[in-house]
Amino acid sequence: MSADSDEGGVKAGDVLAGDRATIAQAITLVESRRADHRRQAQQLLVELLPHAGHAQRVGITGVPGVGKSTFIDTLGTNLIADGHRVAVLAVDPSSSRSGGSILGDKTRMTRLAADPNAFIRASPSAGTLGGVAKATRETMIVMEAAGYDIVLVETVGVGQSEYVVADMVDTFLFLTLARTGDQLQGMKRGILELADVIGVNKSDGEHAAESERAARELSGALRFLRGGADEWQTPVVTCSGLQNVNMDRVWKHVTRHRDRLIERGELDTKRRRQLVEWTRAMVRDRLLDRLAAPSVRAAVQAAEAAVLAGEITADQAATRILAAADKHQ
Ligand SMILES: Nc1nc2c(ncn2[C@@H]2O[C@H](COP(=O)(O)OP(=O)(O)OP(=O)(O)O)[C@@H](O)[C@H]2O)c(=O)[nH]1
Ligand SMILES: [Mg+2]
Repeated sequence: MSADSDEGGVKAGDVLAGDRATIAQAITLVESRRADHRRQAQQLLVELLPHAGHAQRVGITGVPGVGKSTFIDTLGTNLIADGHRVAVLAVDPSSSRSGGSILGDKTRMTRLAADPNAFIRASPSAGTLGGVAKATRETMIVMEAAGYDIVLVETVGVGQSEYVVADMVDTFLFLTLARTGDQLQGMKRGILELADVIGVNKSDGEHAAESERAARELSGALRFLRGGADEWQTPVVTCSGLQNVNMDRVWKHVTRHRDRLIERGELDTKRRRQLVEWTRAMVRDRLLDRLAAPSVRAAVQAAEAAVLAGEITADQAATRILAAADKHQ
């Protein structure tokens, strides 16, 4: 198929040329849940795919209010000054609950929002985490094909969203604060294991000294979690997104992490593993969707009742349920 074929009014060629209006339409298309849109979106993505995959993908997480959006606004502006083109995507499965955070992101990234070399996109506000993740991954393909060479994915550090984001990026940056009490207590242990770089943010004004202390403590504590000398040693850096302090140091570590993956041939392996995981997650999601359909739910209830009544075996019940799910394509 040629690069200028027209999918749902969205021309792949216009995405590749970096046309902003077309990029926005392409993203709307990949977010759509309408069957015909989904087909068009997949066609478009197949055309874009050969041009994607070259960006540096970085996930940024931390509790609400840690300063992620402010940090990204400053970091993105710095990167653009260095000649990069920066895409910012947000994965926020809680946005429908909290209501305003997508709007908040836009207003807290005022410099980037106005920059022609940046593109900010909040995740769709409705849908399951799996659905939001799919839209974000596909949006990432669109952004990379459009020539954005750095993709920053912001996610709020609640629930499972950080695991989902860690599975779509090369490097995972965790932002924390000095004043959250016991450093390790306040963090989910899993997060520390996911983090490739840790920033102790809001290290400015009266909090600077406290942040330095916290960073040293955290770094010391991390030593117990670390593996052998050959393994990546997660650096802990103080920074301030608001005051643009140490942002270059944080970025240097992020880039060093990725360069190391490349040197060791691990970036390719990581991305391939992510693709397989993504495929599997989609299969799981779709099977669960099918089981949740009303006609299938009725079959599930009937089969379970029959098992409980001792009329059929669990194996037979499972067969009936799967047969009902098969019928519901
Ligand atoms: N002192 C200081 N304040 C900051 C810094 N970064 C952000 N803030 C303030 O902290 C508040 C939250 O900042 P955001 O950037 O919106 O935080 P966030 O993590 O994106 O928040 P959510 O998207 O709601 O999870 C705002 O009032 C910012 O002005 C910083 O580096 N230093
Ligand atoms: Mg934010």
